[in-house]
Amino acid sequence: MTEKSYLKTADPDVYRILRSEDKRQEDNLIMIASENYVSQGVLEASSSTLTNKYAEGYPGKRYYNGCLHADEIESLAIDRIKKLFNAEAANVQPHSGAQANMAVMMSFLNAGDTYIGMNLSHGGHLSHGSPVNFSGRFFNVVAYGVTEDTNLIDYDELYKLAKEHRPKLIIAGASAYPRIIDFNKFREIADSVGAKVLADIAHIAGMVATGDHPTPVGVADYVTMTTHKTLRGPRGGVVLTNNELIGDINKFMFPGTQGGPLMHTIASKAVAFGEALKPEFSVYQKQIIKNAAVLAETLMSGGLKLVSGGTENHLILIDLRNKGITGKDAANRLEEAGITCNKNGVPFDDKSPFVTSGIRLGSPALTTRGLKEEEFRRVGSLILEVINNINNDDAIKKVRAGVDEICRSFPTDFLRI
Ligand code: DSN
Repeated sequence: MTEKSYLKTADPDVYRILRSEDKRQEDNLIMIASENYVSQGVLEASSSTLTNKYAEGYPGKRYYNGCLHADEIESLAIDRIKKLFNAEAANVQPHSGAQANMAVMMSFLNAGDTYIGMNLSHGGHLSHGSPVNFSGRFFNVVAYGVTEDTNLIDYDELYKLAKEHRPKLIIAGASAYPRIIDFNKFREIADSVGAKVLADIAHIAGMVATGDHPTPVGVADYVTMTTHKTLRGPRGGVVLTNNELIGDINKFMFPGTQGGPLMHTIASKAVAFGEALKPEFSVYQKQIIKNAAVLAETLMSGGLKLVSGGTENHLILIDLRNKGITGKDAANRLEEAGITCNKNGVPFDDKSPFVTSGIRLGSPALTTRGLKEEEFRRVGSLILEVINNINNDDAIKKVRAGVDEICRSFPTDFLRI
């Protein structure tokens, strides 16, 4: 947002709320693993006049006139993401990751068909077959999970489930899994029963793009992602696939599941993909991983238990059961101290999703802000202070002062356009 604001006089109510949100993002340590700070370029394209344009269809084949520049921007976004992931074909129209997954499912599953996805309570995602989501309502979903002792994906269980249920599709991917995912293993298991593989890399897209996590492109039949997490673009989704399957994906994205694409968001995606193709983005992804590792070490040496005993990516899942604290209380007290994260179920949790026994922390947003290992050690100590003094208001106030100091040293000026 710019200081030369139109809204300031035209709509002071909205202006005030937007400025308050700027301030919230500036004055707190944002540690929600799926959030990030986008660049000025991404923000500028998001607020462009392409928001005015209807462009149902695809470049060169639209239902409306006046799509010359919509075609140009969508083609550019497609070219860039194909280059970024070395993919044969891409659809950049999904409004979200869930929409991307929906288009894949709609493109070759029928109601009642069987597929296998990761258990939401073991780190999977809502759109991978949860009964409260479309993905669980219309299909016969079988869930795999992690083992109780290692908290790593139980590939043996997945193999057995595949043999028993003969799914048409197996989904690899998670929203709270701190370890490397073995996409080749998923391919092997799927091939043994003739299933297709969907790899949902929403969380790890940035590090897949830079080779800091093994890629599923060329291994899975479909790769879906969101563009706003480690990829650091606007809110939205993408499907990558091969030349053989892209026709059906395109058809089931539009008109199958969506109407007009959000062209301003597609422009913004093009900007983000361009940024991700630059060498600095690779440095950024490596720093995300280093920072998460240092945070994990700090928390574990302070006596906290991490799901799977650490992290290999951008996120950490703390199991608070040995502390006798709920995820809800921990996340709320951390927020009071200026550290924003989310309560999160841990594998084999006995508490409801509104309470949970854990919290999830991520390093992408603070890494964008410029924090490195030394600062992440400090952040880890502040988190330990809160967890170890959960009922002590003075301790929370002291942590808040420490957070203020860090926030002042790492301003978010780059947010403004
Ligand atoms: N929601 C994503 C996350 O926070 O991981 C889920 O949709």
